[in-house]
Amino acid sequence: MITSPRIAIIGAGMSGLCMAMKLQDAGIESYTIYELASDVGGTWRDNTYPGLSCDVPSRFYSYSFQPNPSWTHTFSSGTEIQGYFQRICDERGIRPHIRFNTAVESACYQDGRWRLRTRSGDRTDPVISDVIADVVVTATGVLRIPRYPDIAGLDSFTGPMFHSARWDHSVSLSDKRIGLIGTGSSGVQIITELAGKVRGLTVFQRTAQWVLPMPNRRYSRLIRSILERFPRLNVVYYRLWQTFFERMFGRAVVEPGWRRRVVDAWCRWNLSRVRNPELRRRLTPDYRPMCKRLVMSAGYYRAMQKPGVHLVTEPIDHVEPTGIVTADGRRHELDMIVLATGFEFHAYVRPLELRGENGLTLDEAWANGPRAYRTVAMPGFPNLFMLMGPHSPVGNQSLVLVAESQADYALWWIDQLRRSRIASAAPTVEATAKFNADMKAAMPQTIWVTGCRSWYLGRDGLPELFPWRPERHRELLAEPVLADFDVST
Ligand code: N01
Repeated sequence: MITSPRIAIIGAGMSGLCMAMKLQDAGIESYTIYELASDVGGTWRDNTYPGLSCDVPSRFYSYSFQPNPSWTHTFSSGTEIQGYFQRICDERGIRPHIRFNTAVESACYQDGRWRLRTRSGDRTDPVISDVIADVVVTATGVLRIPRYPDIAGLDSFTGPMFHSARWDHSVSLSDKRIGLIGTGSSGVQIITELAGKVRGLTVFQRTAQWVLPMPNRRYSRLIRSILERFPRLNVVYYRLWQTFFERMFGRAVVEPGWRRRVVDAWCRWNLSRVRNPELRRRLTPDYRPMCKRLVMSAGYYRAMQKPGVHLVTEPIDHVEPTGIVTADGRRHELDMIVLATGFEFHAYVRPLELRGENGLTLDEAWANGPRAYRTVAMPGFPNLFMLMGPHSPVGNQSLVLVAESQADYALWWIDQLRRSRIASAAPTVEATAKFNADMKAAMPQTIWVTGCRSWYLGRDGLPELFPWRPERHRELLAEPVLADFDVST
């Protein structure tokens, strides 16, 4: 029995904070969060680009146990979301548990406990420390490491150039001819915000996107004060959005049927509002809606039709000091380039070096791609739990709720350590293999394999997403199956 297990949480983003609150609510204060940066918030701290918002309604993209009556919009801005996480961190007294500016470089399981090597302080004169933990919870997020495109001559560009997740706010925008590469969720939000406000906006689109025009309504003061006065209404609101998102998109992506036809018709109707037939043709995808992550935007097509916005669909050939040259030989003069080219989705916890029992490394365990038991644990890595691990249900769903289920699951095991003779637990190889085989069998039903290139797909061409309804994920994590675990006492 470990009455006061030492718990190391890696990352103080949405899921790390979720784990911390779950532990606190269970009366466990023996945890430390290691955070690479100097603030909480993860993706909401790193992404600050113009137009940033969440494409899941804010009422639903909140902790179910920590509602926020003050959201100003259906889809609130990134700044507001970041403020929500910062406020919660302070209100719940989590900050003293966080070691900021501290990277966990490796975590090795030895003699029944985890030894973490941390690096903090100055880059030139870092402080390296070893920390012992009974339990490790990785909460490192899914879209963390920016992906830079491999385009010839990119480094030769002389104007400002940065990734959407590393926005340089010292650069003025209104006087610039901006080239924007990438039309995923980030690119679309930036375009919608900047169109008509800058000297020129040239959008380099490799693949057209389906866009669902979800309206972004402002909550009036009256509504906000009612929600503050009657907190139960927040719960009702949350459940309504949850029901809509899970029943509509959560099912449409994993089951053929009428929902796919509804989303399809909705997206096509939206596209039909582009008046210029040639522009409409170039904005028309050649795959089915939701095969890629569905982009939510009520204003994108309007933005693309504004004066000063140019759509380029010719592939990029190379970059020169003052512009981009496309395959047709055309030179696009630019003052600045934004790379909205996505993230290294397949990294998961890496570059953190994980070593489990008998020296098993993460790269060895994941030689055939990232695999986990029910998205949270791995054979050979006892007392290690992953929030947002491989195959977590991330397709147009609230990751907050996903993190809550996974944190509850980790908490269940932590409770076993405190209350029973169990000293460590890791899922068996067989149970993990069965879970992954079941998922593989379910993949052909999903929309993600219907013929498109997306960050959802792993190196084997199969989606690294959860192929069943979101409710199933909660059911799978509701109560651990002891027979699926190797347990030591
Ligand atoms: O990245 P993406 P993102 N030359 O990978 C293009 C979440 N998110 O940052 O489609 C030219 O979707 C690439 O083209 P193609 C959300 O889950 C959430 O936009 O591969 N183009 C694509 O158009 C989202 O799905 C919110 O052909 C190149 C784009 O870059 C995820 O983050 C807000 C290229 C990358 O799109 C990622 O979105 C924003 C090249 N060499 C993001 N390389 C919320 O609201 C890549 N591209 C919560």
